Amino acid sequence: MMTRKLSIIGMPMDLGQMRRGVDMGPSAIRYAGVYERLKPLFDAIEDLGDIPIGRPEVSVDEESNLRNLDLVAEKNTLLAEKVDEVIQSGSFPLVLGGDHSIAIGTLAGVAKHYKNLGVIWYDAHGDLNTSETSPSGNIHGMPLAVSVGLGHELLTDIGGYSPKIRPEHVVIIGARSLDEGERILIKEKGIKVYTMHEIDRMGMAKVMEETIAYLKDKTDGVHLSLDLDGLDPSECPGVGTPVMGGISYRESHLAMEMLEEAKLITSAEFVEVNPILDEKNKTASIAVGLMGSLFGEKLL
Ligand code: 4U7
Ligand code: MN
Ligand code: MN
Ligand code: MN
Repeated sequence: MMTRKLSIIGMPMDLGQMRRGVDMGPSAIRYAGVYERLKPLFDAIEDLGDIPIGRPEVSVDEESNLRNLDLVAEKNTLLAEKVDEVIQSGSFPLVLGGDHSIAIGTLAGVAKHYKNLGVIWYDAHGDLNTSETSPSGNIHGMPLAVSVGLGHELLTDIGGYSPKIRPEHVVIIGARSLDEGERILIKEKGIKVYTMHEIDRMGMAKVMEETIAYLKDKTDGVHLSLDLDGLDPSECPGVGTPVMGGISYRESHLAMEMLEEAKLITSAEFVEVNPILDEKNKTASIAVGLMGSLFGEKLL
């Protein structure tokens, strides 16, 4: 039997958007008991601590209109290196965010280990903006576009290669807020999207069956990028960009259990937990509960 190892990496970065506090996400998730909860599910587990972000001065790049472009690129390069190391050591990387711009670094570190990496993007948003289409200039609305090779070079070229993934290997689940440029891109690139409409119509079980079938044969690894705002804000209030009408806690548990059964996921990140906006660390606790299911916790 292969030994199963897990490495937790904290990425306390809030530079990809404007609401402070998401930099405390990794702490909140640790206080919610991530290590203790996942320890029994692995042969070995380590918490590698946080990628050093410091307290840099924030600014908008005048040419590109991207908020904190240089800093986001620099810090994500550090994350990519750490994730790369973890995979090289034979361990499963679990990244705790941080705003969703950190997916740029995670994927830069992961994708070099796979010929055809799949990605499940569990999110209320598409995160498919570029500096041309972004209504906000916030890089946390761009990481999926960056990873398919679209956006500022400083971001797409992290790790020294681009693109990281192919659009036909992406499945977005939970979308209910898409900008005009994102809609165009989804159609143009043929990205598979299960919006809330499909989740309501088909049920989460069918959505996950289809997602797993879609990715299974054409990928050699699948990264789960889970933005807690994919869930409904009544259950996950601790997020910076909440959108009503989201996925329930129960549906999300089922989704994680089905991914576990399928043995599909090879790396993961849980992002956008903002304890300042949360109620009694509820959102971080839900994140930890979902990780439990994803990694094989069983009731009986
Ligand atoms: B998140 C937005 F305009 N699309 O680009 C944007 F609605 O990582 C929101 O999914 C992005 O939380 C949300 O700023 C990014 C906006
Ligand atoms: Mn997101
Ligand atoms: Mn989102
Ligand atoms: Mn958000």
